[in-house]
Amino acid sequence: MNLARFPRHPLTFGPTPIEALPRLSAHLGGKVEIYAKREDMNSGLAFGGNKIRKLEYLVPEAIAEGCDTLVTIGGVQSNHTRQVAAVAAKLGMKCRLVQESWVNWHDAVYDRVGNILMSRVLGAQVELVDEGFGIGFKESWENALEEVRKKGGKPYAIPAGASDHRLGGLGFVGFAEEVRAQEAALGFRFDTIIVCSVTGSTQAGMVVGFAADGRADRVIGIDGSATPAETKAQVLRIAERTADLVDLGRPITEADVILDTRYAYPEYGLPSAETLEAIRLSARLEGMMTDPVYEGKSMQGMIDMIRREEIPAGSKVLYAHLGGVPAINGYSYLFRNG
Ligand code: 5PA
Repeated sequence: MNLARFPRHPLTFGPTPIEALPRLSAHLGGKVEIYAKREDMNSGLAFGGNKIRKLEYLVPEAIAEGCDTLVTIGGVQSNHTRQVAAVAAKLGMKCRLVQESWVNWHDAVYDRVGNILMSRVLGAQVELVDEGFGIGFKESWENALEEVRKKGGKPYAIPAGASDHRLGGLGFVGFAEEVRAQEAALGFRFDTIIVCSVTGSTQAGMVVGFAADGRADRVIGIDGSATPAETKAQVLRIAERTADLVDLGRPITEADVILDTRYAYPEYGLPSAETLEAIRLSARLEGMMTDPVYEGKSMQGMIDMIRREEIPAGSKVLYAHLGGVPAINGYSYLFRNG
């Protein structure tokens, strides 16, 4: 496998910490040891998160092509668009964001706080578009690219979640390599890796990265999209392409992609009662915040699988904390009593 031959523009602090979660582990019976890899604190760029690691591999191309504007898309409280806005600021580029109505949630200040607030402060041009959820290429995004071109700018096109892009899977191949180095220092290996999946390149990169040591199917994707057929197909497609790109040495197949579809209910962006319980539990036992859209659902899934003993006693589990906490500000009504 050869990741090192791809140029990487450093945007992160370096390897992210792996933190033991002993109180949560004990609360769930103490038979499984839970650790978190803190991608949520990977960078000083506007709170960081999983997109920063992906963007390290896209930015060299944007610079080499002489682009002056990063153009991307997400929901109103997209973490991805906020991270692209911060990266653009850091590079001295402009940023154009399409924010669609992906989530049926109507807190009074939903479009004023959290991620979108930061994107505006970071200087991005924010356009609200009344279109529903979808992880494919959107017309609104194509239009934004065209508008930048018409005004004489040179856009760099970043799809939703920086996922369906030739280089989108590389960052999380690097995550797996980083975990292997940390495991060597810790003196043990993780049996299960938990990751929230929506646009797919986070899991896809991990699948390729962990395929190198036989753990592709120990990466348990927790669907957060509630459109799991699309998400699973996209994870597989990105993983196949990424495996080729880094010369994994074997093709990725459907058996390598595990996507658990049990926790995305009631729909994308809306937490269930069980999601809220998981958010409160990890906050109160470990002081670790998660959000109602993504990480709260993967936390819920991990807790449920441990309670059901689907993750066997003696396992060491790595929960990939991918960020996303700023969006919780858009859900203040749900947490008015804690
Ligand atoms: C997101 C994505 P992938 O999209 O790579 O599958 O990652 C899912 C995910 N956790 C998990 C957090 C905190 C995330 O932000 N967020 C998107 C966004 O627009 O923010 C791409 C959907």
